[in-house]
Amino acid sequence: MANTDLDRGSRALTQKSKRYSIFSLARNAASYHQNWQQAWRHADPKPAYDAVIIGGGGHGLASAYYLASIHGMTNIAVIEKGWLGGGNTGRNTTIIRSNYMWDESAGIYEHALKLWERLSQDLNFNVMFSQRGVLTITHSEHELKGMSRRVHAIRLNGIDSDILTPAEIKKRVPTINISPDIRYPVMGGFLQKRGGTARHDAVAWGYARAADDLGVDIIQNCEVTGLRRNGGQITGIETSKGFIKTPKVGCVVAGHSSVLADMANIRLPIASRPLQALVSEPIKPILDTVIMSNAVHMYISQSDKGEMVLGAGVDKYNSYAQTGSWPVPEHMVAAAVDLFPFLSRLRMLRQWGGIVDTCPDASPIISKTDIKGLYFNCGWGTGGFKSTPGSGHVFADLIAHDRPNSIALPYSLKRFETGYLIDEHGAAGVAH
Ligand code: FAD
Ligand code: PYC
Repeated sequence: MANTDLDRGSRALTQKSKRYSIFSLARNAASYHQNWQQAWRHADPKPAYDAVIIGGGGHGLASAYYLASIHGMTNIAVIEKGWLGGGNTGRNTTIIRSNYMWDESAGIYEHALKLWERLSQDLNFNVMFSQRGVLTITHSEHELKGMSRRVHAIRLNGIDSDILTPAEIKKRVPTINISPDIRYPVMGGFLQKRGGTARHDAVAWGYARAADDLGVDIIQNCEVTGLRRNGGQITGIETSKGFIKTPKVGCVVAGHSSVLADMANIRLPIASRPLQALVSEPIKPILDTVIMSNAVHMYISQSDKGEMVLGAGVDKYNSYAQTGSWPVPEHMVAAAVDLFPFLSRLRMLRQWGGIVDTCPDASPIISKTDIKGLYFNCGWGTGGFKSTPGSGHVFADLIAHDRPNSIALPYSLKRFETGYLIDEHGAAGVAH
C-alpha cells in the first residue's frame, strides 16, 4: 500500500527536480547564490482551508506532505508559531531504529524505518539518512537477561537485532572501554544494523519543500491561540494572524500538546518535561556506530561535522522551558567518560534542551477526539524523531479518511479508557 501511494508523491516532485539540475547549481554558485530559488514560498494565511496542521516540526510537515501527495488534499496549511524545525525536530540527537518490544510498536516504527530507507529519493532532498547501526549496551546480569527476551521479541516481528559480546563490541567500537572494573562495565549489547541517524534540519526542510511544491501553504511566525467549534464540530482556528476557517485540524505540537488540547477543553494523559543534549567540538571520524545505554541514560554518536553528540535522560520535573538542570548532563558525561575515556580531552561546544511530551506507557497518541475534525498526534516523548515519516504517513491517512488505519488504531486515546496500554518504557532508551 505505502509504496504505491508514495510513488504517486514522488512523481509529483519530478517537476521540481528538473529545476534543480546540476547546471542551475553551478550557475547559482557562480553568482554567490544570489538567485537561488526559495526552498518554499512565504505564505500568508488564506481565510479558509480544507485542513490545517498545527506545528511545523517534522511530524506536522510530513503529515501535510502525505495529505497532499497521497490523498490529494492540497488546499491545506501548516501553521508554525516559530520557525520550521525549531522545536524538538531541530533539537534531537537523530537516532533512528525500530527495535521496540510490542507488535503495535513494531508496526509503526518499522513502517517509519522502511520509509526512511527511501525518503531522500521520495522527497528528492538528501536527508543524510545513514544506517550506521544502533548498539544498545548492557551493564548487569539483570539487563543481559532482559536484553535476550527483548531481542527475541524484536526478531519475532521480523526486525533485525543481533546480540554482541563485550569482545565483539570492542571490535566494532575500538574506543569503548570494556574493562570490568569501571562503574558501568559493558556486559553485552544488541545491535540493529539498519538503525542509524539522519540530518534533522534536512528532514524538516525536505518535507517543507516537497509539501510547498504540491501547493501546501507553510505559515511561520503564526501562533495558534484558540480552537473554534460549533457544537461537536471544529470550525476553525484563532491565530496571531487572524481566524482561519477549516473543518479539519491536526495538532502536532509535541511539548505543547496539552496546551492545545486545553483550548478544546480536552485533558490529555501527557506530561511535558525537558530533555537535554550536548555536542563537543568537532574531531576526526572516530565513532561510526550509535551507542545507547538505557541504564546510564547516555547515548552517543558522531555527527557528519565531527561533533560528538551526547544526550541524557529526562529532567524529573514538568516544564515548558527549553533548557534543563545541570545534574542530569553531569551524571551522563561522567558515565560517558568512563565508557569512552577519549571524551575527557574534548571541550563542550553547545548544550540545549527540548520539551518532550510523554504518555504514561511511553507510547504515542495518534487519534481522533470527541470533537469531529479535531485530531492529535503527540506523546512521542523522547523517541519521535525516528518515527517522523511513519507518523506523518498514518496521521495523514487518519485525517483524510476520518478513521485510523491498522497501524494507527492501537494509538487511539481510547486505550487510556480500555487499559490496553503499550508499555514501551524499556525500549524508549531514555529514562522517563
Ligand atoms: P516539534 O519538532 O517539537 O514540532 C512541534 C512544533 O509545534 C514546534 O515547532 C512548535 O513551535 C509548534 N507549536 C507549538 N505550539 C504551537 C502553537 N500554539 N501554534 C503553532 N505552532 C505551535 N527522538 C528520536 O527518535 N531519536 C532521538 O535521538 C531523539 N533525541 C532527542 C533528544 C532531545 C534533546 C530531544 C528534546 C528530543 C529527542 N527525540 C528523539 C524526540 C524527538 O525530537 C521528538 O519526538 C520529535 O522531534 C517530535 O517531532 P514533532 O514534529 O512532533 O515536534
Ligand atoms: O528514542 O532512540 C531513541 C532516543 C535516543 C536518544 C533519545 N531518544
